Amino acid sequence: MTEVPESHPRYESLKTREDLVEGVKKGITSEAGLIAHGRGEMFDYLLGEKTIPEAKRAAERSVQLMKEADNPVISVNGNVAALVPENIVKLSKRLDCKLEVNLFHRTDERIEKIVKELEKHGAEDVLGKDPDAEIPNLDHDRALCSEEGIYYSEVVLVPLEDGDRAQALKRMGKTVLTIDLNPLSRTAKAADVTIVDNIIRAVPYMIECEPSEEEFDNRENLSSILEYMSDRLLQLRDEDMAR
Ligand code: PTJ
Repeated sequence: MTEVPESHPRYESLKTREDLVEGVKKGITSEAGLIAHGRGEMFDYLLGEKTIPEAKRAAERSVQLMKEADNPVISVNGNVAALVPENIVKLSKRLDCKLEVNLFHRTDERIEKIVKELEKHGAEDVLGKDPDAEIPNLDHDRALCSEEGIYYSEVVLVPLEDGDRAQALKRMGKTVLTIDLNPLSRTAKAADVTIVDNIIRAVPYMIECEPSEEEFDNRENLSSILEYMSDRLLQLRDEDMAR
């Protein structure tokens, strides 16, 4: 693993990349996870690599919806397990909700390793190893899930999710919450609440924020984020022209 010096101006970002590369080496993260992260980084740049008020509002609303639910579940994939293993366990404890390992590029070996990684950080009863249900209208492996977890959950947090599965979960009538840096992704659009933020900032914020009972309109929030991103692009252009 490359040692990134803390003095490096891009320390956080480089360290995050190293965590993912390490995740791939450990067999936790898929190689495609690296590409997914690169795409996310581009959108994070447009956010100024910070948690904007729209993301905070979405996070606060998500926490409330999970607290209100009888069987809330957090879905964990290879990127989540490499980037925020400790905090995702803390969040599940704060919200008293189950963790289920649910993979797009599914292998039993990777599921096993991710479950172990979560247990190393204090998780108990992680679901996902013995799927006994399927999400309807998805082709085989991606559809596998656990009956007592995702299948019967009414509220499910699916960070960094594939658009197809997010839409399939919506069709099952679930309240779908996501963390996705891309406000234009199919997942971002399909979800009831989209937290447009880097998962490394969003999850710690969800652990400590006050839940919100206010009405939340996801389309409006996404539209406001796109406006923020385009304003920032213009601002960056002006700064560059003034140099
Ligand atoms: O571990 P697996 O097999 O379940 O695979 C996981 C990945 C992420 C590879 C798989 O679900 C996938 O291919 O996802 P997509 O379709 O690339 O979508 C991932 C979304 O997450 C994209 O919209 C990215 O912009 C976004 N994203 C990437 N990194 C981050 C992120 N969002 C928040 N925080 C990040 N660090």
